[in-house]
Amino acid sequence: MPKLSNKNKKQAIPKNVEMSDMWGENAGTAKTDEHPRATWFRESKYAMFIHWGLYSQAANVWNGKNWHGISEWLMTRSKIPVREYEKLAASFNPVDFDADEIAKLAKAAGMKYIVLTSKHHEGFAMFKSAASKFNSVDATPFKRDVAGELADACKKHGLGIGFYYSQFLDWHEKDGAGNNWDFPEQRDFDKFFQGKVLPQVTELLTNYGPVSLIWFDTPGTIPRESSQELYELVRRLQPECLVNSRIGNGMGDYSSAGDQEIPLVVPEGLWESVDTHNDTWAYSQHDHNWKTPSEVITRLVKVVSLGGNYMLNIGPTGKGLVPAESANILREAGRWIKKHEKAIYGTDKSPIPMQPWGAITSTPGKLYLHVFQWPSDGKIYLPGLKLSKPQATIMGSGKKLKLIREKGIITVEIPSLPPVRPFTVIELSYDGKIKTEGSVRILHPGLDNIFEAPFAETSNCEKAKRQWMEKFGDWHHAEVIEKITTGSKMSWNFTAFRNSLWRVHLEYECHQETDESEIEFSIGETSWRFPVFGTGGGISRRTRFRREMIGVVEVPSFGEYILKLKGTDVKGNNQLIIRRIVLESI
Ligand code: JFZ
Repeated sequence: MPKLSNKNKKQAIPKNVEMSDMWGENAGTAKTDEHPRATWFRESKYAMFIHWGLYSQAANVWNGKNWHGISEWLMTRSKIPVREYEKLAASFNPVDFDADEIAKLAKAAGMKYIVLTSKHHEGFAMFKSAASKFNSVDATPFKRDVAGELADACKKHGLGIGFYYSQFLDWHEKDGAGNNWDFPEQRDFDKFFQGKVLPQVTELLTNYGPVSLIWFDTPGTIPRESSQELYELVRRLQPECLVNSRIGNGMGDYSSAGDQEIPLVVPEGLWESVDTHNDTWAYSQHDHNWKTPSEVITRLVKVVSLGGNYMLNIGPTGKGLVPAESANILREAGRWIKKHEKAIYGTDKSPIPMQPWGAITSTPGKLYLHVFQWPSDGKIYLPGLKLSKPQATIMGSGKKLKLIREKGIITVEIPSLPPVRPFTVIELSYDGKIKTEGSVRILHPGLDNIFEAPFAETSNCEKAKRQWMEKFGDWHHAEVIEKITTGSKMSWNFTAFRNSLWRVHLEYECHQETDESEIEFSIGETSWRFPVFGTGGGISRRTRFRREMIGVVEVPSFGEYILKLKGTDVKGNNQLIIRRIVLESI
């Protein structure tokens, strides 16, 4: 094992690391394509995340109390003493664990690599480690190296293998961060970092063959030089191993978006979105809130249309079994993905933003139109694009579709019902290069048309991101407009094809002090004022958006329009947050 440099003493980590430090904005910054494995990452698109550890045995129950939310945090939430928690290791014997079956499930799902929690915040290593006997080989009756078995299975099935590693939080160690119920005193983080983190990351990158990526997590207040030392260690041991942005301090080869976050605007460089399959990463016996096959497909395609990778999680039980509901959904989604693989793998992001009918992925000379909402008026509009000799077919059947250019906008004429379930993909080929011009937002009759915050022009108010937990650790994200006061303005340009009637919905959060504030809505010559009401909540960490019908508006004819909102009488101070406007076709 290479001698680990004994850097000069680093500052001690505060004993109480605040939640905001732990789950603050992850450190991701834009990454370039320079990394030797950037192309592999970019082309992979879809991956399996596995959260599996001692916490999986507890399944979110401790001493007869049920916990809800992310179950891998049970030790902290229940303040379980280390000596008590270690007993889980003595009973860890997942006889149903079969790495080959999990690799086969990932392949059937259409996933190209697997990332396993090799050591989560609980401090237990799912691999043989000389640095800590608290591991699946030395501390359990199971006596097997889970990481090694999974790495072998991935190699056998042509999948990449990556390891999640919690480099800052470690509730088993007195000098690791996060456990202030057993270890209230000041900790010597560098002793933990040099004595456990660096040696274990070295073991992961030495003992299991080529590792596609190391997925560091929750960097908290890790010293900059520790992130640097860790990054240099990975690059020294396996120069082709990718490192994610949660290594901390703005480092890493690609960005991990916030948990369960699907951004609305294309992030820069290499990036991924990570998602739970229900509302917890690790197995919880209470949580059956699975994302359905069509939801999995929609989230994958949306991320791919923005140029990212989608890593979807499974949480095996304490016995090592993947919950049947989860496995069946992954397989069903995988069957659709398999039929549409050339519209997913190796594609690039869309040349225009998400459309009311769905999302676009692209390869040179082709656009793939993933239709999530099948328009009832028999047309798909492609605004803002100029294509040479475009031709459209239904992916799969090859059935040709008629293309017309209506008022300068490419329009695909589609059958009355979608030929493929849950989603039909239209393959549009064209000569030469795409030219983008004009409005990229067409009011699409027959569909809900959503005007999201990031695409607004604003004055005297600001765009922002909000993230909050529903259940513990069950993160939700919203892109909003905030700091709205009297006089604030926000607007969205759009093109309308013809005369149409719309019900207008506003989605907003309004605190009690701002109750009965007044906003003005306008499109063209039509405008009116309406009140907004307190949306309650009051629990600081939960953001509750209300969707309220604020009126019906007629868009008179073909033309360019501006949808405007203006604060006309806004009470309170930064207590009104607007998320989006929805025009519902009537
Ligand atoms: C972290 C872990 O604490 C959690 O247990 C799970 O492993 C998840 C994948 O990662 O949780 C986070 C970390 C960062 C954010 C949210 C949850 N974030 O930046 O929004």
